[in-house]
Amino acid sequence: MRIVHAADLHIDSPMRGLSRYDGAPAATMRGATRVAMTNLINLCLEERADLLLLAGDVFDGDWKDYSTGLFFQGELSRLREIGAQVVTVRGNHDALNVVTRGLKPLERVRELDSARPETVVFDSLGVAVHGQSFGGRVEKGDLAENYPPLTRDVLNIGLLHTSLDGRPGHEPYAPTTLAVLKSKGYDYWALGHVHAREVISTEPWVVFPGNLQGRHARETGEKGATLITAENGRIMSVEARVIDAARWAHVSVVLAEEDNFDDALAKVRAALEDERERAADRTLAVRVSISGTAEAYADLVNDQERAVAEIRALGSDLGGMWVEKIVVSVRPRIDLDAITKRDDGAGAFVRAVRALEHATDAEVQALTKGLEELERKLPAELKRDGLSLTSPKNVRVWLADLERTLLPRMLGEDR
Ligand SMILES: [Mn+2]
Repeated sequence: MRIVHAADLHIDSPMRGLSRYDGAPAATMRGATRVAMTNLINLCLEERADLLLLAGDVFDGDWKDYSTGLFFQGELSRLREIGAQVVTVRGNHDALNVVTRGLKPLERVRELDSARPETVVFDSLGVAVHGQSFGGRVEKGDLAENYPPLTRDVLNIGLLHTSLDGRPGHEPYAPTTLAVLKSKGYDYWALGHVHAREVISTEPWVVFPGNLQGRHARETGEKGATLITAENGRIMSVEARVIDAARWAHVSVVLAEEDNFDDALAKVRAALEDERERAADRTLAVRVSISGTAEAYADLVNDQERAVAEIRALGSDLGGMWVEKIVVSVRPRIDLDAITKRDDGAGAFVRAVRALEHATDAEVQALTKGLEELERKLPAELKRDGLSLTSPKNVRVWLADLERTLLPRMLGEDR
């Protein structure tokens, strides 16, 4: 028997943080969550799966219109050919009171109740699936604790959308512990909610498959589903299957001192080529970071518009690549120690920045006096991304930036 376990499909999720430009593969990136769903059904067909488990957040939120639901059901319908069963639970993103539209479930598709945990037994397969859906977005209670006792003489699977005992970057929903999961005596816990793949335990199996498709720059690398093989009520193998349609990646390039602008572009190209190869024929959204102390400083920093266009052109040339963001933190080749001894404005500036490196957080924060008012007026989405104008940590980064960008101008080295 073969079971496919997936979670966090986030179908029709908008791809966040992609600034548009000519040549960027907008359509394929936008459609990636749907293509990943199609790939999931293809995997079920190829493996002749008996059962597909979806552990919540199938949808990113309320449907804009019925096309999202029609697409989902259209894909599930393809399983008719192999007679596969489907069991789903809802997560925080597609909780009952979040998704207001709905379509009647297809035959062979069971969505588990949100009012209480329930069990579906497939006698012909020898499998029992226990689970409970999220009724609302915020589920603070331990749902697993109340899951039913195991069903004798079959393979027992718990289907659950949970943050477990807490995972960075994930809201603490339906929290529980490995001990509670183990206490149920099930063979496999099919979890969802955490977007990075993680095998929590192998006895019993407790698995976060990760999301099916990366959706923004913090969801990098391979994404996919988990394939479970079982015989006579025992799990024989559990393997990750990579089926994402588009890939997010970060590349870091460190320049050497003598590297000029052309050298920098050559190094970026080599790094992008590596990433292109790793992603096979998938569309890629790549964040490029360039650092080091280098000759290329002036061209990279003073003509940023050209640098960005050149790097985007490299991405286009390699095919299906969206250069999502370019982060340049290159330092100029300047003898700072010599400058601190100078009597002019540049010397005073460097001495002031240096002095602040050793300042306490309170001293650094004192520099931001008067910015609180501005901070209050910031749009909510900027604040959510952690932009604080008064945080000492941010101010330290900005001061370093200031030295890097301002000093060459003060020294007349900008071209
Ligand atoms: Mn979730």
